Parts: sequence; structure tokens; C-alpha cells
Amino acid sequence: ADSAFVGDQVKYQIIGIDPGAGIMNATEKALQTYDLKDWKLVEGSGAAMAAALDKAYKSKKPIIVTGWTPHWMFAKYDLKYLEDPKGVYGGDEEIHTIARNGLKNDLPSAYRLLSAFKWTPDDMAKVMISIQEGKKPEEAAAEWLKSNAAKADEWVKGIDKQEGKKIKLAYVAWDSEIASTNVIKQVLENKLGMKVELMQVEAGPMWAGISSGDVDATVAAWLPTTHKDYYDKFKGKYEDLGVNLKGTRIGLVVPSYMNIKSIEDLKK
Ligand code: PBE
Repeated sequence: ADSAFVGDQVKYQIIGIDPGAGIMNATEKALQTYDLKDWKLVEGSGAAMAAALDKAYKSKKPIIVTGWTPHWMFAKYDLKYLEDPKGVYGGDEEIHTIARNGLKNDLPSAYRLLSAFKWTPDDMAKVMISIQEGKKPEEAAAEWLKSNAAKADEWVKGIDKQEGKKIKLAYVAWDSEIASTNVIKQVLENKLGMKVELMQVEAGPMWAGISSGDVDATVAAWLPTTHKDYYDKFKGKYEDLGVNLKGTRIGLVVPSYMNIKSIEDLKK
């Protein structure tokens, strides 16, 4: 029933995503910090989390998920972040572009483009939403680039082509990163003439791949909080090319019809 304690309503489960994601570490920390001993964080994937949310939402059932912004789910459903008075999930974040050491010398044009790549949460959300509505990631990226040609022109301004040169980008199958990675891939290909290989991996291997030099770059580093462990662990073994998007957020997300406001409400 609606009046039951929220823990009983959702079987003391928080629906998580892939185990390497920063939000999973943050949520384990939250369970400790808020002393939520009875609760369990369920591992899965971004897609499985979204499917569980969709199912619950359609029947107005309670559910708690690990969520982040930008994400299409905030356009599709009426959702809210649970307040985090102890600040476990950090505040506003940024997404950074990270390159392997030596990329500047080996692929200077790609390096310059990757350093110049910058867009907004709204831009990213547009690509994510059209993928969610059924477009292939390549189509959605191409359409966004067509209607935002001035932005891409700005990123490549004054940069020489590197016709036929190969570059390897790593990303994790989070909806936000599927969007950004497909956009930058097409700019590297269509504007600089490069051949781009995309490697879909987990978060740990993504950071390890760049740090070992097996991968050239990623546009999927959430900082300063979400990927702090990776950022610190591999320090010196990669180059931080700076921010490509500002104004992200992570946390626990519930449908607005749920009668709780704060992570503290999860404690009996
Ligand atoms: N995310 C989306 C990632 C970063 C991008 C919030 C799921 C994470 O938790 O590592």
C-alpha cells in the first residue's frame, strides 16, 4: 500500500547500472553514509535500469534508480532527484575529454579537435532523445550535426585534415556517452577525413586503455567526482583535454509520484 515504508515498497532495492560506473561507487558510499544497512544496490546496465523504470512508471509503481543528467528519461517521465544533504554525489559536474599521452604528437589535428569539442546538456539531450525515439546513434548524430553545423565548424576551425589516419575512441554504453561519442566520431570522419574506431567497454577498461596507450581518447570522463577514483589511479598516464560539457548531475532518482524527498527518507 502507499502508506507502507518506502523500503518495503521497493524491497529495499536501488536499481543500479554497470558495476564500473562511478555512480555505483557513489551509491555504495551513500548506503554507508546514510546508514542504510538493509538496502541493496542491484547491478545491471543503463539499458536494464531504463527498462525497469519504464515498467514501474507505466503502472505507477514505486522505484528508485541511479540516475544522471543529461538523460532522456527526464524528458520522458516526471522524475525527481532525492535530496542528498550529506553531499555524497557531489554537486554540478563536468564531462572531460581525456587523451592518451603522445596523441598531440601523433595525431595533432585530432588532438586539436578533441580539445575544442564543447557542447551543452541541451545539445546532448537532443541526440539522446532521438536515439531513444528509435533513431540509430549514427543517424541521430548526423541529424544533430546537420542542424548545428555552426558548432561543428567552430570546433574544426583552422584545423588541417588528417585524411585516412586512424583513431580509436573508447566509451561506455551509457546513453549520454553513446550520444557524444557518435557526434565526435562523425566530425573526425567528415571534417578531418579520419577513420574512427569505436570501442565499447566498461568504465575501468576505458580509463586503463587510455592510460596504457591502447586507446587514443574518450569524451566520457565525468569529473571531478564520478570518475575521481580512475582519474587519481591513472594520474600522469593520460592527458586531460578539458571540459566538453558543463552542468551534469548524478544521484538517486524516483518518479515524482513517490512520496519521498530525500535519501534520508530511506531510513526507517
Ligand atoms: N554515468 C553516466 C556514468 C558517467 C556517465 C553517470 C552513468 C558513471 O556513473 O560513471
